[in-house]
Amino acid sequence: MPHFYDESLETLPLSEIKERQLNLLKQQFARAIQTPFYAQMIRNTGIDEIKTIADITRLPLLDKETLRKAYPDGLIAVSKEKIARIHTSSGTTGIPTVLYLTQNDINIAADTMARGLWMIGLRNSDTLQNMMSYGLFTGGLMMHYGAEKLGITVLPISTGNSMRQLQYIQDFNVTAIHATPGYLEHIINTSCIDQLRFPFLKTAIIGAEAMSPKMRQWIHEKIELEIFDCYGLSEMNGPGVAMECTAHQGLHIWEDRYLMEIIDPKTLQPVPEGEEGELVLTDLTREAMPLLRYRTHDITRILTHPCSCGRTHRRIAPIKGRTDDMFIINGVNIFPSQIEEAILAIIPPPLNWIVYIKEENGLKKLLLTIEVEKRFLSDNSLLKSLSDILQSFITVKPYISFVSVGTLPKTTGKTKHIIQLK
Ligand code: DLL
Repeated sequence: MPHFYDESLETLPLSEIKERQLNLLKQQFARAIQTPFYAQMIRNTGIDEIKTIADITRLPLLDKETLRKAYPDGLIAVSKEKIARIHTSSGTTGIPTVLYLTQNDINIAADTMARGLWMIGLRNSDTLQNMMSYGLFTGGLMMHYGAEKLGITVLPISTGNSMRQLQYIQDFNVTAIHATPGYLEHIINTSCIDQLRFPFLKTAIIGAEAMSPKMRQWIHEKIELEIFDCYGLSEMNGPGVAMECTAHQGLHIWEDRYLMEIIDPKTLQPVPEGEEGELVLTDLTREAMPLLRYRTHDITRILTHPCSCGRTHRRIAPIKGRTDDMFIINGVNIFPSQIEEAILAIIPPPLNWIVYIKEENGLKKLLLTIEVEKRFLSDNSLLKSLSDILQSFITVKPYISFVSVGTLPKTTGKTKHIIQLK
């Protein structure tokens, strides 16, 4: 069985990848300047040509705010008849960000997803239970199209109904599942079984939110399967932008489809290769809605050593967190993932927690609420150990309260851990 989906492309020397990227970038820039948004940008900045990849840094950085300003159609580069699909993603404000795709864009996104699924060993003999929500969210449909492209049997079950999810894995001899880590944790927890045994299930594709190493290990202990981290975002066509291979040493970004930059989120300048910063992506092929230099707000770094799988497309480290989820208390930058790591150091999964941030007289307080088993509800020594460990992880002591399991809201989509109180 071939190891690669497209060997010559996946093993292209970096210099040739760069050459391709430049050609695609020129093409993409020409496409972009057809849109009202970029036409205006040219008027403002005077940049009307791309000659080298480095020229991209002369273009402005875009983010969700830019997309909202261009809402609903300021970034469309094709005529209305060519638009085949619209996805939206809702954010914290009322205006959603919109993704427009032509049929060709959908085919390319499906092909990119298929490449990732092939890389992790899925073939047409597999059955994938897709537990991501279908509809405007890209996690359901985009994975679905990629899997179908490989001839994989897809069960488009979406989220919800945990007992049926478990039943179907059993009844349909499901070999692979696609879920958020939070939802998979919820399903495992619902089953109330110490170790779930599904003889056919071998693969879990986990994405759409961060998963701590401890949580990953816990999932693996509960259901013995191989876990693959899958990264993406609506603005870049959804899942499959980058994916872990069987070497499990970071996630390959498909560099013939996406151009990546890592910048310092404060200075907005590139960081030296290998250093941590914010991932900025350019879609190199999309016709309907070209996006150049889109700020993902995700923190990662490029892994510089070659991958043992033989693919030359560079890898990024698992996403550490989002710059906009990061909050600052007493001058200390804190990511939700650090809090989760600290809690998991002494409280075993499954875990449900929320930090409420309250501002009083100009001072911010952290109120951490964690669901624990009944026997720990008034365990003061556990509370004290947790407080100490949090102090060492994040240098701040939050006010901690333990509540019974089931008290905090649990979503089937992305988990919201940080809530700012007014
Ligand atoms: O979450 C697309 C997706 C669906 C990716 C299914 C993977 C699997 P959005 O709703 O636009 O799109 O959210 C994108 O989610 O910027 C990250 O902050 C976060 N995210 C996505 N994948 C991962 C991951 C989809 N593997 C935002 N690890 C991104 C950590 C992730 N965070």
